[in-house]
Amino acid sequence: MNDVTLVMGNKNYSPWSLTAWLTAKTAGISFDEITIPLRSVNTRQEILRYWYNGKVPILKHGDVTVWESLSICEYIAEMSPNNSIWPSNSRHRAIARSLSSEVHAGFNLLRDQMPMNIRGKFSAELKTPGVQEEINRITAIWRRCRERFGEELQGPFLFGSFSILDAFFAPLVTQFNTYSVDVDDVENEYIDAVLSLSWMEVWTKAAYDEPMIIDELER
Ligand SMILES: N[C@@H](CCC(=O)N[C@@H](CS)C(=O)NCC(=O)O)C(=O)O
Repeated sequence: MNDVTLVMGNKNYSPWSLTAWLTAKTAGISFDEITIPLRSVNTRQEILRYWYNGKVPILKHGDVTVWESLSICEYIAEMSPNNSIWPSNSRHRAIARSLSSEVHAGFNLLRDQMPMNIRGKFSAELKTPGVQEEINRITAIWRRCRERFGEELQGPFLFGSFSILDAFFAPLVTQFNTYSVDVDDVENEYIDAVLSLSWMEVWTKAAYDEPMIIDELER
């Protein structure tokens, strides 16, 4: 048994759980997992057993409880041995933090109309102008980071090596994949880099193996 526990939702459907889990795994933290099936009659009551906010992920570390995925990732960054899951350069770190906050707070139309469903394969026909604007902002961030930092810092991720920013984009990457969002080569290379991360493959396999199905998220 570990002294860290991550309380999460279904691997197929829970974007914020993926972000926290991927950050913890990449940081080399050992932790136990508790999965609470989302959108069931008992979901809220089950989550409230761990914290009063009624949302997952929740991280428990001894007598410390951390909630909200961005705070959880920051906490993990402090726990990790060499704190290498933010870019090492402070200027880069400031940009990566700003972008992570933007992702954490935003893209709500896309989240609503193209919800995470790793096993699913749907068309992006639900796109409204607002969703397209969010897609454009996401791809602009990916392109700009890859052009400015990717090559200079070496590595296939937004700041070269994997960072918390990539963990925030990981669910959106799966959503682009599920809904076959049309993107150019630079963005496709980034999508491939995220999806072929070994921890991402572990999560994806678990999402496929998971028996729970949320009908309202299946089109
Ligand atoms: N802002 C929160 C959002 C967490 C959130 O919305 N989690 C969803 C699952 S991905 C949830 O717990 N939903 C509760 C429910 O479906 O009842 C964070 O970043 O952690």
